[in-house]
Amino acid sequence: MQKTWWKEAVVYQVYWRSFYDTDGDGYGDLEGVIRKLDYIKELGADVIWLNPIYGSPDVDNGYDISDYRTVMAKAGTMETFERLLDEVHARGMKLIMDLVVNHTSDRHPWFTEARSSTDNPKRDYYIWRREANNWRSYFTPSAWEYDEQTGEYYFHSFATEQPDLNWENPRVREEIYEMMRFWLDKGIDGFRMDVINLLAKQAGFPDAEHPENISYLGNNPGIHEYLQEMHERVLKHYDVFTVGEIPFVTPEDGLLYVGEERGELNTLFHFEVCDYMAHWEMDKFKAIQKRWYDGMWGRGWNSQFLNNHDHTRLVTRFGNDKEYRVQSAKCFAVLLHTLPGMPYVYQGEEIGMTGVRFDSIEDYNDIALKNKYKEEVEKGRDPQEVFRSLLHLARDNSRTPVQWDGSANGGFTEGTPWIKVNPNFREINVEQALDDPDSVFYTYQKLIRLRKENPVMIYGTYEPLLEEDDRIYAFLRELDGEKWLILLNISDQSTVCTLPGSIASAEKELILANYKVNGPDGSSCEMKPYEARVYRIK
Ligand code: TEU
Repeated sequence: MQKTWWKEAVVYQVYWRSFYDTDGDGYGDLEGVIRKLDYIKELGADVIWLNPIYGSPDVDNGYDISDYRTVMAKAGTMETFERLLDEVHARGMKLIMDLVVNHTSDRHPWFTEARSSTDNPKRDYYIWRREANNWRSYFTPSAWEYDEQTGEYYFHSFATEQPDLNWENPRVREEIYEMMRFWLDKGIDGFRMDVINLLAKQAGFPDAEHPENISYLGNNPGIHEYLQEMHERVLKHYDVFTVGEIPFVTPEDGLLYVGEERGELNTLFHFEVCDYMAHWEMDKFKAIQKRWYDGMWGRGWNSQFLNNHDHTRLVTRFGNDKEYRVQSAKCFAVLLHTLPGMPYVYQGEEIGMTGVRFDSIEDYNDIALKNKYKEEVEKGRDPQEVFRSLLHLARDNSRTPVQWDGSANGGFTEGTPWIKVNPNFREINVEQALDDPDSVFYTYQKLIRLRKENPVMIYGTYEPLLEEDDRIYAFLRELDGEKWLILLNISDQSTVCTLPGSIASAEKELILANYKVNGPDGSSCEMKPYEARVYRIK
């Protein structure tokens, strides 16, 4: 198995607009990221993933790009970005950017030209048809928007303000490759690739039997050829790493994207991990982890994440953000860092920040939520019932500002924050976490340090135990004779963990725990709510 720098890395995701505001406009900015780099360094993360900073009307918080080669004013200037990159590298860290090339903003000059007339030279930079089919998009009931000016429909996988690029057009691909080189030549260390498996569309856009299941948007014939061409024309010429956001992919097909001999991507995010854990389908969560391990191990590389800017905060979604907030946050931190694959830490996760429940739809910003709310209310459903039904998955839940201290707005801004700060900022903030030796922060810091000191956490094999248990998640990691046992009680109930004979009788050394442990008691031990233990098997 190839050993590489990125396989050994822990990635910290910076949703910069909610990270730290230095100019008082209520938005976080790149200068703010620079000022907090030492905090990220102290945590121990090696790579920063920066959400989109490019020119954008911000309909989808930067995922609707109108100029790929500028920095949007809210974030700062190109000079600030270049200083950020230098400061990241000066600390021995790396920075990857978000590559959003499935679609642009409808305000991108390519699109304004393309929509001006049916014979405009840039018309086929996008996808136009005389008739719409029955597909829906992620954010709207139809994936087609009628354009009065030219009497045709254009295709959009997301909002109407995000027209999909036509990747069948070689001129589009060349434009994107040149743009990628523009950023790579500045010295960035790779890309997180936004819904990169959507680039290829189903030929002919046939109606779907079940249009509500939008998996027809992804993994279509042609996608691997595009990614192999991108690798050949751009990526292989730089020492960078790429992580693809790959919705709808199965573990078996995952290897087609990240197999080391494929010449496509290095690793990927899949969503079942989150979705199964969210539905408390522990058996499915364990099974999908094993399928991904069996599908990948030794041939490709996996990524592990439990929340990001699109998924609500893990301690609220999977843990218990009330009486067991700290313990459940630590329990999931152990899971994230001991599973096979690269751990991604989303800003604020390391201090156990929680999701929010604002009172009104007006308090929410996310276009996905607002469009869904509008769609459902227009069906005649009660607005309050719709609002309540959407809250648990609202992406804003994880987009509230990082809580730095107990001062106004959690120390995030001296202005009016673009989105409300979580009201619990006085109890949950970085200053408090750094002052508390038993805080979630120091569990993350210790886990990250353990990974650096113990290759078994990175390159070790993975063997699940107690697979039928719907509370205890137990597994072994082994490398060159070093064998670790991870025991997690992923529940808010005390639970007896009964270990299989060979493991039970083995001598164990406790490496990390989130409760005081009286040592293993033979074949069984009582695990407290969200108790996590990591043992070295002697
Ligand atoms: O997300 C794509 C995607 O799969 C998400 O829409 C996710 O399924 C959804 O938010 C429910 O969790 C990427 C970006 O991460 C997201 O922020 C953008 O809105 C989207 O693409 C369009 O660029």
